[in-house]
Parts: sequence; structure tokens; C-alpha cells
Amino acid sequence: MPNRIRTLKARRILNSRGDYTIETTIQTANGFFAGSAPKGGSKGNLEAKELPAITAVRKVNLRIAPHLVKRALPHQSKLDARLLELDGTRYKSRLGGNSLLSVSIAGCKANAAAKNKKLYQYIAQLADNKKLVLPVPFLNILNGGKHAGMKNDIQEAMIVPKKFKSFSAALGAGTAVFHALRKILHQKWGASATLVGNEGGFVPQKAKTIEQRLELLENAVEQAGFKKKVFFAIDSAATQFYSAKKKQYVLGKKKFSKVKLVEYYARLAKSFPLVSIEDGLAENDWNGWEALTQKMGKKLQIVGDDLLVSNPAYIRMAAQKKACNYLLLKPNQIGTVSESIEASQLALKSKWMVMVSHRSGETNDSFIADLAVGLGVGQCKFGAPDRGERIAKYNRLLQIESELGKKARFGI
Ligand code: 2PG
Ligand code: MG
Repeated sequence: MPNRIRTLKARRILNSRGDYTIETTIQTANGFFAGSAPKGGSKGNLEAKELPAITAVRKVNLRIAPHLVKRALPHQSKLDARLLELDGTRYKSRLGGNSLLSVSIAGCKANAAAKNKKLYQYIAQLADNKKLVLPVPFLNILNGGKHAGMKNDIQEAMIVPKKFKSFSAALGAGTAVFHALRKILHQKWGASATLVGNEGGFVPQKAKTIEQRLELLENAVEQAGFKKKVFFAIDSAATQFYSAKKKQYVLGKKKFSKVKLVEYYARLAKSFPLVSIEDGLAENDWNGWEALTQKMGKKLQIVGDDLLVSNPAYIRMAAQKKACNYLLLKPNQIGTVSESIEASQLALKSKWMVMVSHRSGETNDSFIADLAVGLGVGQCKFGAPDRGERIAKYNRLLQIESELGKKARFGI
């Protein structure tokens, strides 16, 4: 049997926040292939269940490995179907979404090698996608909310270097803006304002409101010389500042009803070159989402993260309700590579677009870079252009771009 799984073994590794997570390695005749699970900080309620790393490791080694080792490496869809069957629960609560994902990613890399394909090419084949596309990076260069130890706050202020001919040019511009911002912050408030949060973006304590942060971004873009080429996006992660009891949103000292919050976003989009709002409302506030999409969905990306948790069932529901128009795709929210591909395909079929995303607690695995290119979706969000675990993804994209050479397309 040429393509046999010789060994399959999980272990604990550390993630970027110094928490343990799981990594699984599959050994075949072609070598060793590892997959790991990242970890969210501001998680959606209905994400695949994440087990403590030590338990997840045990589940893989004792409950999954015996069914796969010494047998032929199954095709990705069969491998993932087997994992789902072994788990048998709706939210992967028996074996853990993190356990399943680490095996699924390792299996995907092993399958690609067995077919003598690059990982992104193999993913493209699985997704039946003919266009390999380097994604526009959404760089979260000002961290807030839970990622920066703040309460009642918008989580992410991102720059979007869209109007460029190639991924490397866009990343170069994004990085120049990042450095310009560091200089501005240092001049204004000193070195402490240039310390970074979970996703590598700065956390200037004195820039408390999103307006202040977007103004800082405007200055940085101008100083770097990229006006009209670099746009902005926010991830509110609004579940974090919503009080279900009082039915109100709280940002700093200001309180908003859902209607007022939607109006607030509309004003923000008038004042700044905003192209995308992610999780603008809380994950259960379906009416709020519908109102936001109705008001701004024609002009802006209304991105569902906690709302959709990369789950085909919720994507279907949101498409029917017209609650958003963009899927944020995070493989660990759903648990396997095949389901991630299915989620992306479903979103595209619903005439939405897709952005492939990291988590705030990441590993150095660059799988999601290949996923973004292979799915050909044209957008990604992998954090600021610093910290090794974010850079691993951006550098992988640079590598893919140079591999593809003239065939490399960029953006949507
Ligand atoms: C988000 C993510 C990633 P977390 O909310 O989009 O930026 O954060 O991984 O903490 O859920
Ligand atoms: Mg989010």
C-alpha cells in the first residue's frame, strides 16, 4: 500500500498567547505532515467545541489514530467524513473541533504531497476552483477590545491595501503604513503607545474611540503616501459590548440601541474610507444585522463572523434573511477542511464573498494562506505585519506569489 499512514500522533504545542494547543503529525511514505489548531479570544457561541489541549491530544491518539494508522490515507473528503462519523455530535463536542482540525489539516497536507501537488493546488482541486488568487490582506494594525485588554470597545481597526497590482505591492504598502503609524504614535505619546496586542497591532491607550483610531490610520496612510489606495475596515466584535438584558450596545461611555448603532456605522462610513464592517452587531441580534445590511450592504462588505461561525447551517439562514453579504471563514470554527470548503462554496453560491481569517491565538502553521489562494476568494485577514505567527502566513503568500510568477492574480 503506497500511501499508508505510518504514524499519526498528536502533542501539545504553545500558541501565540502562550496557551497550549494541539498539533497532529501524520507520517506517510512522503514524509511528516503537521496540522495545528488556533484559538479564538472573542469566540462565537456556536463554534465547534474546543477541548482543553491535553484532552484533545488524548482524543486524537486514543480515539482517532487507531482508526487511521496502518491504513491507506483516505481522500480528504473521506478522511473528514470519517472524523465527523467518529465524533458523531453537532458541535464536535465528543472529540473536539480542535482535535479534528489538526488531523484534517495534517491529512490535507499529506494528501497534497501524495498527489505531488502544492497545498494550494490541492485545495483548489478539492474546491473545484480554477482561479488561484492571492488575497487582499486586511491588516489589523490597531488592536482593541478583548485583544488589547479593553472593554466596551471596537476590536479591530484594519487597513486594506486594495488598489495594487500584486500581493507583494499591497503587503509592502500595508507595512509602510504600519511603520508610519508607529512613528506617529511614538511622536505623540512615546514608546508605550507602540506596544502591540494579540494580533500585532498597536494599542495606544489614549486613542479610545474608533474615530480617533481611524484618524490615526488616515494620518499614517497619508504619511506613507498611499491616499486613495489604502482603505479601512473594522471588526466591531459587537457581541462583546452588547447587553442582552438591557438590549443595548455600549461603546466607551456611549449607549446605543441597534437602530442608533446602525446609524452610527453609516456616519462612520461617510467620514472615513471604510469598505468593510465585521460583526457590527451581536451574534443573536438578527434584526440588527438585517437592518445594517439593508442600509449599507450595497456599498460595504457586511461580514459575518460570530454570526455565522463558518457553519453552512447559519450561512444558509443568514442568506435567506439577507443578514450579511460576506463570510469570514475560520476553519477552527467548523472543525474540518472539507466543511470549510463547503462553507466557502455555499457563501459564493449565495452571491456573497469570502475572507479567510486567522484567530487571535495563532500557531505558526501557514495552512490558511494556502486555503485562501486555493479557494480563490480574494481576501484574507491575518493580523498586523509583525509577530511570527502572523508573518508565517504573509510570508507563505509571498512564497506562493513567486511560485505562481506571471500566473499570480491578485484580489477580487
Ligand atoms: C475575530 C478574530 C480574529 P478571535 O474576531 O475576527 O481577528 O478574533 O480569534 O479572538 O475570535
Ligand atoms: Mg471577528
